[in-house]
This record gives sequence, structure tokens and C-alpha cells, in this order.
Amino acid sequence: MRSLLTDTDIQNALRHLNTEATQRWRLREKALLADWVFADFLQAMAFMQEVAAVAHRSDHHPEWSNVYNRVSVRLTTHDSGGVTQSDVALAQAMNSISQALALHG
Ligand code: H2B
Repeated sequence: MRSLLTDTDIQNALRHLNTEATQRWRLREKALLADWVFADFLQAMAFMQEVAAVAHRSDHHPEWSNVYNRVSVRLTTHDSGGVTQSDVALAQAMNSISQALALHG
């Protein structure tokens, strides 16, 4: 089981996840939350599909929902009861994937 990150670890991770331009990630009740608004539904689906492959490979899965072009995620490690490095790694992958999709329009 992954060990829980301390509050300091989480604040440091949030600083890396949130660039100056976007304050996307936040901590709420032992989970990392973020929302995206994509160009359209298909781009939101492409994001979820690529993230799903990463989640499957790493055996670490998001709680998430989609409405048209919006995707909301909640990352927490259920086995550990809070935020672990696995959540931070998945959040980093989500940042990279969403940036790449936005670049390629
Ligand atoms: N995903 C998340 N987010 N938290 C977990 O604790 C978790 C998971 N556990 N995916 C994994 C699957 C575990 O149930 C399997 C058996 O490895």
C-alpha cells in the first residue's frame, strides 16, 4: 500500500502541478481535484481515453465525470485513505495529456 503524503508534501506537489497560468489543482477532503474545459466533446473523450490507458498501466484509477466538453476529476488512493504519490503521478500525466491535446487543437 502506498504511504500517505504529508500536508507539506501535498502543498509542494500542488505548487508543481499548478503553473502560474492555471490554478487547476486543489486539495479537498483528502483528494486532489481538478476540472478541464476542452474544445468539444470529442477532445474531452480523447483526454479520458489517454488518461484511461495510463490509469490502467499504473493500476491507479481516477474518480471522474464528463459533461459535454467538461471533465472533473478527483484523485485519491482508496487503499490508503488519502493522497499518495500515485495520485500526484496521475495528476502529472493528466496535465501533460491535456497540454498535448490543447497544443494539437
Ligand atoms: N485506484 C485508486 N485511485 N486507489 C486505489 O487504492 C486503487 C486504485 N487500488 N486502483 C487498486 C486499483 C487496487 O484495488 C488493485 C487491487 O491494485
